[in-house]
Amino acid sequence: MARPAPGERRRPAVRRSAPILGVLLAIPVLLTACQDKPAALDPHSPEAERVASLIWTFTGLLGLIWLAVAVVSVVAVYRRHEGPRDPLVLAPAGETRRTAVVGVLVAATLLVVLGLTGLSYAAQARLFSAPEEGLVIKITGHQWWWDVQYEGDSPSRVVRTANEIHVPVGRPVLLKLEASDVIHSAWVPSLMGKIDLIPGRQNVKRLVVAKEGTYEGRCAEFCGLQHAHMGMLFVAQAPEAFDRWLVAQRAPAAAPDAPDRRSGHDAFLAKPCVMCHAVRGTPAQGQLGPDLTHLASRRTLGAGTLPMTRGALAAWVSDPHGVKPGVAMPPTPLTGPELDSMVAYLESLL
Ligand code: HEC
Ligand SMILES: [Cu+2]
Repeated sequence: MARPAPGERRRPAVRRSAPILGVLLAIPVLLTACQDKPAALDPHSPEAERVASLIWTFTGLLGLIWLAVAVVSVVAVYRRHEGPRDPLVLAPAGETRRTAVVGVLVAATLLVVLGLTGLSYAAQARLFSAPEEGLVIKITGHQWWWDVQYEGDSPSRVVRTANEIHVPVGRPVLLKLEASDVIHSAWVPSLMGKIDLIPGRQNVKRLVVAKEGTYEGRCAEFCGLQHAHMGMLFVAQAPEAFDRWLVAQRAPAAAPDAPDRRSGHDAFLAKPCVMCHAVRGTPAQGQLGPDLTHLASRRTLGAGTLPMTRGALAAWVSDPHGVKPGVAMPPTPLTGPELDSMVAYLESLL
């Protein structure tokens, strides 16, 4: 670099780097302005806590390193060299010092990388350690909904439902995850990290939910057109409330107790609905779609696409593709009264 002629002022490098520094400093300020905590940082199970503490350790340590590098860069930009210096002339003492500093920093980088790798490996090993016994729930991913089965000691005690997964607080739960068509991934940020559902393979995940509440989850692996409408809801209940729920779910569907429900029930059984849907206690035994035995006890429809209301049910049954384009449920032509009574029947499936 040419030495500035006497009287000429050197252009300060600082001015050019100022906008970059401004942006870098703005990032943390903007982040702290976020109102809602991302659910992954609001853990409610030991599994999610482990993931969250890993996130904080990584962010903290790497943030510190980032800060140190930023400070050194700023100092380097502002620092003036003392006296005239020809860059082609090497000062041996300075060179050895610099080599030592660079060497130490390279070693420190290696240590940090190895340390963090070890930490994440240890957390992973604990997350996937041999699962103990617990309540077994089999979840099968389909395009674009979740089939949920509570295993029982006999087939009549198996409970089948969809998209809404009830679990008892404080009791270990064993999730067995499979897929029927393509790869899906279950992610409930407050409860557990992502776990893949793979056709032809069973993945297992242990979970203990620490606090009552509802926790939203979704499919985290792009699986086709309605991937974004493949939500799941975990409902964590006190153990007694959960047991009551399980007993209620085990019961067959209530017989229709009013004329419109009765004609809805008859229409349902006469239409192609029965090829895909099961309503236990009736001849409907289809397996391709969600079990509807206790449909109306669920909070949402179509894997979180709509709330469970009368209007939403009517919209779904009359025009499933209008609600969830591409959905694996064909539209069934129904007359107005047929639709009305069928919705009345579905609504009674509590
Ligand atoms: C070819 C198979 C098929 C037929 C026939 C069919 N469905 Fe479906 N149905 C499905 C599938 C698959 C889903 C899940 C769709 C999704 O959420 O992506 C579904 C979802 C539903 C749901 C929402 C369930 C939930 O828990 O979210 C209702 C209610 C429903 N169907 C009612 C009916 C009725 C009533 C009929 C007859 C008029 C019918 N279905 C005919 C396959 C079918
Ligand atoms: Cu999916």
